[in-house]
Amino acid sequence: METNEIQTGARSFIRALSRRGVEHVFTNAGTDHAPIVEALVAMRRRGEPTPEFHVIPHENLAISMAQGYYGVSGKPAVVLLHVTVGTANAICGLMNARRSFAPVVLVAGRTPSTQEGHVGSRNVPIHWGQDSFDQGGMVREFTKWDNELRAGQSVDALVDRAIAVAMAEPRGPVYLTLPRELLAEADAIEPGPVSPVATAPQPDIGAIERLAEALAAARRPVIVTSTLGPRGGGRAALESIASDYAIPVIQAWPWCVNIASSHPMNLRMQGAQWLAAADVVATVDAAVPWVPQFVKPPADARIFGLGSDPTYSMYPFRDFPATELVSGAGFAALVRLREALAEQRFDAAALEARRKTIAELQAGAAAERARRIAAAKLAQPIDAAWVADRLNRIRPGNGVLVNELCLPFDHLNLEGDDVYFGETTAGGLGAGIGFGLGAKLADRSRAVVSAVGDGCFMFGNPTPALLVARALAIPTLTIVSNNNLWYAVRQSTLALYPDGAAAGADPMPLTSFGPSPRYADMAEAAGAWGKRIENPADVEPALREAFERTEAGQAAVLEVVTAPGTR
Ligand SMILES: Cc1ncc(C[n+]2csc(CCOP(=O)(O)OP(=O)(O)O)c2C)c(N)n1
Ligand SMILES: [Mg+2]
Repeated sequence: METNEIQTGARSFIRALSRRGVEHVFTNAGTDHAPIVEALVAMRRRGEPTPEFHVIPHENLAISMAQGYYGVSGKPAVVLLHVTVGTANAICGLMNARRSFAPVVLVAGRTPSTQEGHVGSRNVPIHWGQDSFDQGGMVREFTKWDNELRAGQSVDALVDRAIAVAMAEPRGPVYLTLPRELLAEADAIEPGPVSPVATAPQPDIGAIERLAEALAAARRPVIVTSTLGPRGGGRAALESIASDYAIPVIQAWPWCVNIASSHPMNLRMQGAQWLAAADVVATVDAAVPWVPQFVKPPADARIFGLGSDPTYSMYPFRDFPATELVSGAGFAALVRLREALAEQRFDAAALEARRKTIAELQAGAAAERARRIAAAKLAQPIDAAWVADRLNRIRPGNGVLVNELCLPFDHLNLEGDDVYFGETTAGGLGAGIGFGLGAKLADRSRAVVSAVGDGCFMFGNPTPALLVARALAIPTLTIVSNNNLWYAVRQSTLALYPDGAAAGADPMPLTSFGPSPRYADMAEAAGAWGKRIENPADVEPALREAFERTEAGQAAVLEVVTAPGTR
């Protein structure tokens, strides 16, 4: 019989993805995928729907793109990897996905287990060497769930379960392995029902009422968040609570846009002073709400920890005090809190006084920013704050901005429907360019900027990324902050040993690169537009030119020679 005619496990797998609305599969293929390649062509010949399987020539890029795609589309993202080795290359991105609650569905082949007797049996030496005792064990610490397809099981049901688990709160990555023999074998099992996305867990209303009471009686309340974002109306609820009751918001290492930059209660990242004297603190979706050795709320502050898992059980050690821990999705908690606050009585005069105090704090912070920008205008090497400032002026609205060790967050304007990707607490560098490309694939109408450090650029698989940008027609602008250094490593050494031996060493070991390549020229070699600038006066015209190129369909790389420590 023609393979066209056989319903193989591979065909059932592809059909299962299609039936669940999966549009894109970020693929880095291997010998384990032969039945999938065969099935794809057979299905297309027969006119059966299939997702688009994209060739992504590095797994780290593939998983980062998947996460970027989810960040904009809200849909589960599927990554197809080659057995153990392909999985190994994706683990850094998997750690990011886990810590930032991205429902990435990783699927890897499983090297054949039989030497003979099946279409899929071992036929090259790697099929022995790529076997492992526990393939899922490679990723188990950073997934919510992992499993392997067994003979006689429904592929459809397993894919359904993988997606359902990934999308349930708190969301996170899952790992599914598919043995080659089973992909190649006939699969007569009829596909089953498609599971809905599980509803978000709701918080205990009594606890939310106690928080509302505490906020109504507070003198210096504050809300701290990192990963809330707009999903489920969370950001909208936060913005209205903050406005209506003059409650300032601190974004601790923000991962997404939790509150508009221009919101009068957005303390940006300057909230330390407020937090240190707060009397009621609500942390919402904030794994690391502050770093205790630098700042913490007073010992007698009432602290409410809110989130799907307010204990953050995936973190081995974490010791933040709490008066109450309230389980329930952060967005659901804030929607309920808004309702509960409406039932409270606030002292109008006290609210006005607080509003005024915060406005003064904000004015001081704005003046500080303006002073820096005035100096940055002429500074050479270029101050990254100047790049942020010009980007704010030029960047089209409702865009996507990825910031991986490049731009100072406090200087960014994130408004409206802007999507922001910050750093995850996993800190797996090299995701920024991929986040941007995946975001662009999810919504080509958005202008996408990936702003990355030079170290991050190299971690981010720039060659595959530029290839993919062209091949998939997803032109993004990558800004490379070239300080020819791992500044972060230098800074951490100085923080521990300000007067130590290393402080005086030039170059400081393990921090500087030596002669850096011309990143812009590398981009040109890959068919992208590239430009390198050293003069602050060139930032704005170069950004304009770069956006013209991306709008015309060409990827752009703008290399900016920056002063260390200005991000
Ligand atoms: C995958 C990975 N490898 C190494 C590190 C350690 N690390 C943290 S910051 C940093 C330097 C990043 O350099 P760059 O992007 O140039 O930013 P800069 O610090 O110069 O501003 C390194 C190597 C990491 N976080 N992730
Ligand atoms: Mg650097």
